[in-house]
Amino acid sequence: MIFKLLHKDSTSQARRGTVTTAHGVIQTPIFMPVGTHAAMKAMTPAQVKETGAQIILSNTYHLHLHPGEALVQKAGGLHKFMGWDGPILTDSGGFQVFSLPNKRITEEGAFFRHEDTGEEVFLDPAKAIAIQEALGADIIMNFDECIPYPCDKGYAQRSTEKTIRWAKQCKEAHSKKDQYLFGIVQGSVFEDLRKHCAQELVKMDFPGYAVGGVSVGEGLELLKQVVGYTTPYLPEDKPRYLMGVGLPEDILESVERGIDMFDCVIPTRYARSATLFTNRGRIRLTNKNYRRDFYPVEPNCSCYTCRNFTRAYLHHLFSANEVLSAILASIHNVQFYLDLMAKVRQAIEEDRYASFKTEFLAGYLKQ
Ligand code: PRF
Ligand code: ZN
Repeated sequence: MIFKLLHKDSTSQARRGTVTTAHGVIQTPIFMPVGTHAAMKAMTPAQVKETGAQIILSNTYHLHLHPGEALVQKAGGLHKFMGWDGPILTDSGGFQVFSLPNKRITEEGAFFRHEDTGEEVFLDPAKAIAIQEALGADIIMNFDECIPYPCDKGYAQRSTEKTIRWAKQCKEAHSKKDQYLFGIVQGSVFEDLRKHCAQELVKMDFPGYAVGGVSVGEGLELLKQVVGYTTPYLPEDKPRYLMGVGLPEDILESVERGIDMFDCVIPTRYARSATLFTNRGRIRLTNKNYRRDFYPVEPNCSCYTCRNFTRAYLHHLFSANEVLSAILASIHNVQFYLDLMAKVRQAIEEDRYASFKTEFLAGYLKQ
């Protein structure tokens, strides 16, 4: 049994559970930091672990191009290659390919150009699964089409039907028993398409389901709607993963609607451009106000950065363009996200998720 539902919050649809993988148990709801190229940017695996990260994400598309799945397999698999012994999830490459400028999508799959050699590369459901099996992550993803926003309904409908056909092909191609293959629900912002896609995937009986195609420019109100009319069609006893989401407010709203897993580059990407998360909102450490600010980034934070350094020091590191600025800022932001998820889990256990969300957002969005 992959998912254990431990408790349902009585004030919302939030769920507290566990996901059990070949490399360990994940407490949900959880945030998964992103290490696209089999590396978290500016953080060692030991530093990632110290923030409380339970599972990290990596990418089929990038690893297929560099260094290639054959090499990773030869190195003993992704866990061994990158020095992370906890659970790993790989995305299928669908999303990354579809955001490329010169791609061609057919019924069979997606053609695109190799970023360095210019050679034509082809990815389809069977190949995306074969690559992910060779990489050896604990959770792997269907090859889908992430529909851009906005999108007319005709295109959304044809694309969603193709994602459903591809889901079947992925399921048939997948054979490794120690990896869980998740289905991905598409359907853009259309309620009937989301429902139809969810129902068709559920018939195929995946061990977990993702909601894809959100956080593509539609805004928080539509994101809430899409999640709200997708989760009711997903089985209660399987994990639900909202792909590529997001900001703290997006995550809290989606947990309230029954999502268990999240991933996003935001904490690490923002950290490298001096934007840090605090309980009172985001701060820009390059701002001159921090030049003589001898408090930690977040006084209540237990991360390595906040225990040892001041805002003034980080301001200095960013001004001097020191590599350490990215490291220390990333540690804090990743810890902030994981601490937020720990508070989310506790609030659910204590049946006070709705008031927790309201109180957190009141402080966080006040600025
Ligand atoms: N599909 C896949 N990966 C994704 C997405 C998707 O729709 C998104 C959408 N936000 C992020 N990552 N395969
Ligand atoms: Zn901190």
